[in-house]
Amino acid sequence: MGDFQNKNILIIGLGISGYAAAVFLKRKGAVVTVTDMAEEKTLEPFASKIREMGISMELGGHPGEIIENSDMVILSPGVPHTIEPVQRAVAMGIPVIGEIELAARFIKEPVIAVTGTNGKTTTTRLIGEMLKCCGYKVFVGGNIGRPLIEYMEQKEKADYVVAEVSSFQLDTIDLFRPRVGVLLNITEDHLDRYSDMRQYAMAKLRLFANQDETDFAVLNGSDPLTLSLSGEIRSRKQYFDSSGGAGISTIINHDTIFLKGVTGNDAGVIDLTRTSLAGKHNHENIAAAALATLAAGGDIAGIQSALSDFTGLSHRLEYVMTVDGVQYFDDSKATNVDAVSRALGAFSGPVILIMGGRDKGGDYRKLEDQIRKQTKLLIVMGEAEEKIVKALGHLTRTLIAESMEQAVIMAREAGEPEDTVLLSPACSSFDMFDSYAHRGDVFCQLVGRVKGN
Ligand code: UMA
Repeated sequence: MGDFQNKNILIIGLGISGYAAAVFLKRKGAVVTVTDMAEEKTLEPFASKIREMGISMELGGHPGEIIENSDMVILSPGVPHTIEPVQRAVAMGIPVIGEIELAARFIKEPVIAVTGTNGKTTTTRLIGEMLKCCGYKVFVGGNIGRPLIEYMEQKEKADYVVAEVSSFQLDTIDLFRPRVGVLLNITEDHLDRYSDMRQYAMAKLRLFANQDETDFAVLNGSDPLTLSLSGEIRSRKQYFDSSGGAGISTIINHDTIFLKGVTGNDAGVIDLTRTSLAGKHNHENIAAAALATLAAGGDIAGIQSALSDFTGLSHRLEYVMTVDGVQYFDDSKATNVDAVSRALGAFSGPVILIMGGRDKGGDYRKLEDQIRKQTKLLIVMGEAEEKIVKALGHLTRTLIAESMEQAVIMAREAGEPEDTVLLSPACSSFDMFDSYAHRGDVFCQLVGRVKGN
């Protein structure tokens, strides 16, 4: 299972996860080949480092025959399973796993894993901080931007490994078994990759596939799709929601979360007035993180202390600055429709909304109500422009921007005191930017520039 000595391993995709897997496997004595459809110059600094390590590379495409002689394929999460070498590997019976599965085969410490359409990063970070405040050593990684396999490279061992896992990563697990699995919510996303919502939801449910009754599942008690599919889960279920109904482990009120607890001896109350994380969705994230922390042996005092110190994340409904009475918020991480709805829900005054990017198959019409009632101007950009305008353009004044710069200028011109300018794209960034973070950084720089004018 974990013996890679002299094994021929093909890694597809030389991004963060492919690079980390290549370094690790080379050290384990594997004969590694890396392939990426991009040209070498766009893959720096990874390509140079891989070359220096004497690992062979096939760049600028994936030759079909590259799969011959491979004992295993490590597939990067962003690479579609429909490409030829993957199809060929599957047909030839060659195992295809992801970097999370690779890490799981080596990590001995208990793993707490978080998935869901929205709130994953906040909840993963929260669990990490809560466990630290409860006196545990933690490693936090996964989809959050730090490959899980990097844990194996560090000398100091953690008590818990906390992992954010995406549905793409769950598609390529086999034995991965978190001690505590957290599923926050399932709403429309990635429908450019999954055939329908059920297929996407089933990918998320894989988080619990290898668990047994000694493990924990932390679930959203008010998410209908989760509830309808959770019958298969064998581990101990802990539900969070606002109702406090039978079997519910937390009751989320306006400014408190009452925890019924996991063991029966750990009931308590979390004071939400001592956190900067606002909004119903954040309170759900906190409740989920608290349940996961309790399941791992943490206590209410540690949970509360972590919460009081926790500040929001970059590009997640992040306040940028106020220019002439208009507040600017960067929510570049909102890459699906539900995330935009949550962001709009955080404001009561008029919003100038900047949307668009690469379409992910979501239904923008779900924002109809909020666009009609709350959005005084909709600025649309990127590849999804036509689809967004068709779905929402008739509901409010709508402008098309050719660039982020133009979008910010349009927002600046339309903004009046008490308005909010919100970048919340509902799309991925890859049509115009390297990542959501890059998109958010550009937005913030441009806002800084208009302030100076
Ligand atoms: N590539 C190919 N062939 C293809 C398609 C892509 O070779 O057919 C290559 C690209 O040219 C590129 C490489 O694959 O060089 C990129 O691989 P990747 O997209 O899997 O990205 P990584 O850099 O390895 O980052 C991945 C996650 N990215 C995705 O799932 C898209 C990161 O999540 C994660 O932090 C990282 O592994 C470490 O675990 C990012 C993300 O956007 C934040 N996640 C999605 C989300 O949160 O919605 C799922």
